Amino acid sequence: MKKPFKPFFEQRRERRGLLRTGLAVAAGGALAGCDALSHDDKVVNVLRSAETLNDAVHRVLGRKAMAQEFSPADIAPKFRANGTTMPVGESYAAMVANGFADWRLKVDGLVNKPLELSLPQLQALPARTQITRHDCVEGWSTIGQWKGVRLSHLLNLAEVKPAAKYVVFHCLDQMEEEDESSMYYESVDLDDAFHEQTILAWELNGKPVPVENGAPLRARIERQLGYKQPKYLYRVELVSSFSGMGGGRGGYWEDQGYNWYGGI
Ligand SMILES: Nc1nc2c(c(=O)[nH]1)N[C@H]1C(S)=C(S)[C@@H](COP(=O)(O)O)O[C@H]1N2
Ligand SMILES: [Mo]
Repeated sequence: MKKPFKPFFEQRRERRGLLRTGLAVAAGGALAGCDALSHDDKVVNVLRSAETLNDAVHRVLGRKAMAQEFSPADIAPKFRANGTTMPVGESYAAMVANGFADWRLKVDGLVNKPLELSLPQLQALPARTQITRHDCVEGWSTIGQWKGVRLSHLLNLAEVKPAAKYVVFHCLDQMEEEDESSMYYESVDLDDAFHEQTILAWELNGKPVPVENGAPLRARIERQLGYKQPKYLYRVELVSSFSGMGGGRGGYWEDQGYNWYGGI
């Protein structure tokens, strides 16, 4: 990459101004790795109190604000991969082997019209293309071009019921080898779900999303940190609360102590 490395919070300071960033640093900057510190109670508590503040600031400044979009010249030669890079188990390998022909995306839960869509059906819908920067809490960033359907488009087709408050993303990868219940999942509220840049992407840098980056479909929620970008999607569920789901905090990493609101 051309530019010297800067921690993501410094880049953001330049981008959005001091007030917002002072708070974002408190929320994001304290974390050093995707799991290294997540079991440290002190870190987790600092993050939790900063989370409320960061969310409040975003609400005041407007949750509709757009994440920065870049030009083709800014695209990194290789989009770094992190977390799961190949889901374990025969069923995912079989999907890869036949080009995801039998894969389906479900949209269900608190909707009037549940959907079940194949990859070609998704690809026939209106698509958005965006060049954005992915910021992992480990302190690295990568710029890439994503193409996919706006989540709002799918939600409008499915007709979200008034009781729905959150969108939960269910993924095909298991995080702990011995524990079949440790599936990656994530969630956002309806503000982020209906955001203009929130898409379910099947293309990265002009090619099908590689397996290591979440084939066949991964969410891009551009106002949020890396762990809020679920890969290997198969189900989008509308819910009114997270109770009874995983550890009840709305995401795999949230259940380990990360902020639910990973706004940047
Ligand atoms: N299903 C799934 N989604 C995931 C992860 C994962 O392990 N499994 N890791 C998260 C983290 S911490 C990051 S930084 C990004 C990495 O995305 P990339 O592999 O495309 O860089 O995916 C996020 N989404
Ligand atoms: Mo991450």
